[in-house]
Amino acid sequence: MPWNDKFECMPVEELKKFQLKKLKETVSWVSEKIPFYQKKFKEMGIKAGDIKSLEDVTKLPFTVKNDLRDNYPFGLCAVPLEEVVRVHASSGTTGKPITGPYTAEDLEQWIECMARNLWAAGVRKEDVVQNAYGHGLFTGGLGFHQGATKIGCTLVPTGAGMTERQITIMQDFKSNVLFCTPSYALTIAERAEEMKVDIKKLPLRVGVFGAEPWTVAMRQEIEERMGIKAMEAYGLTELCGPGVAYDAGDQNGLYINEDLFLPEIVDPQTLEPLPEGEKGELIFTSLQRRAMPMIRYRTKDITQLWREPGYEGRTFIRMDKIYGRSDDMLIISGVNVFPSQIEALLLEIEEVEPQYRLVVSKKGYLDQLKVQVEAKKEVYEAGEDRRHEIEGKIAAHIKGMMGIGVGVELVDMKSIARSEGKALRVIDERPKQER
Ligand code: DLL
Repeated sequence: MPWNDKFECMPVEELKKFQLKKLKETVSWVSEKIPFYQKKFKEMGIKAGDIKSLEDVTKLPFTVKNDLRDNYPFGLCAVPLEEVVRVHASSGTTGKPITGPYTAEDLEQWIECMARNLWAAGVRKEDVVQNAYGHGLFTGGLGFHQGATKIGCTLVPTGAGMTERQITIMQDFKSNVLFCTPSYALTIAERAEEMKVDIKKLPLRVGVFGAEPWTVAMRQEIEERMGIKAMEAYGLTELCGPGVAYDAGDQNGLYINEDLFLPEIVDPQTLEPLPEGEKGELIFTSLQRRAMPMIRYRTKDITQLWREPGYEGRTFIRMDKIYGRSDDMLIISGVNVFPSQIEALLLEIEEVEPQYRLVVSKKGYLDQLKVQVEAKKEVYEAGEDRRHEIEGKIAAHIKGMMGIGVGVELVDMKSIARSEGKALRVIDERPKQER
């Protein structure tokens, strides 16, 4: 049974009516309170009263990350600061951070989202949960903290890093749930192997991972290495943080908390709406946020949506695992390539470790891709020839499956920096203006 069957299992027609009511309220709220949206609506000749159906959301303007940066820190805030009870922020890789302010009500809704997420992952009151997401401005740490506290778990806020200590605590406290990024889960698994600790023999049962793209192949790798079920959380600071969408026992797509967020998929180039089942950029309009509502926020995340009867009666629409971000998409020999596709192919090769880096450079007018990856110990022990043989095998596999020629380099063991948070997988060596 889901955490909140009233909403998670609400008949679709009823859910849509509820969404429309909340969409109208949100559009009125932003037109009353936020000068940025007042100006945009005026320019486009839109009034709150124009929203008569859910499809009318497409009449509204998009919001992009730069709008949040331009209005940093509280320019998009609809309430006075004394009504804000929490502010998170995300620094991203470039430019100013963006902020996520919450009213007390927003915070409660976020906690509700996280409780649904963790409950769907099988986390229960009896569990000892180790929270190894970064605690602080990043929404991961506190988001999971509050959700697990709501369920009543025994919570251990280890934070990210100090990997040996994570493993010691896991042994001593008998943690049966782990929260962290998928790449940090791998780092923990690897360090445990080095410490001769067999995680599979520990009580650890479930991980709830997210905050970065990871393939199904990576999920299987983590599940096998740790002897756990690897469940997922998706979200972004702009909307509340983790808990926007989550998978359940069927591990077949992520259910979107549709009573709180209205999703759309658009073509990332033309921005035209795409129907269910087509891949494109994920857009969200928040339906109940008060402090910083978002109208048609462009996530840059690429996925597809579909609706079918869900696990344990869930009715929410599902999104596929994120394929990648539109700004991470590379064009190699005219083929669109997401790092996740390369990840999936690498993990099909038995001799490689799930530690890789993609180096993009420019030769003439063409983008070149070099895949740097670590192999299993036996490969290095077998000598140079074996190393070259595996490099050839990887390049041939990628060529065979994707039709693109890439350089492959088996780099030294443990030479790729291990992640404690979001892994850096793409190194872009192209001149900035040519990216
Ligand atoms: O990463 C929130 C979060 C924390 C989600 C912990 C899950 C777990 P930001 O730092 O604002 O927020 O980054 C948001 O991270 O647009 C995606 O590109 C990526 N992302 C988040 N979750 C997933 C996921 C948090 N499950 C950005 N799969 C998003 C793929 C994800 N990408």
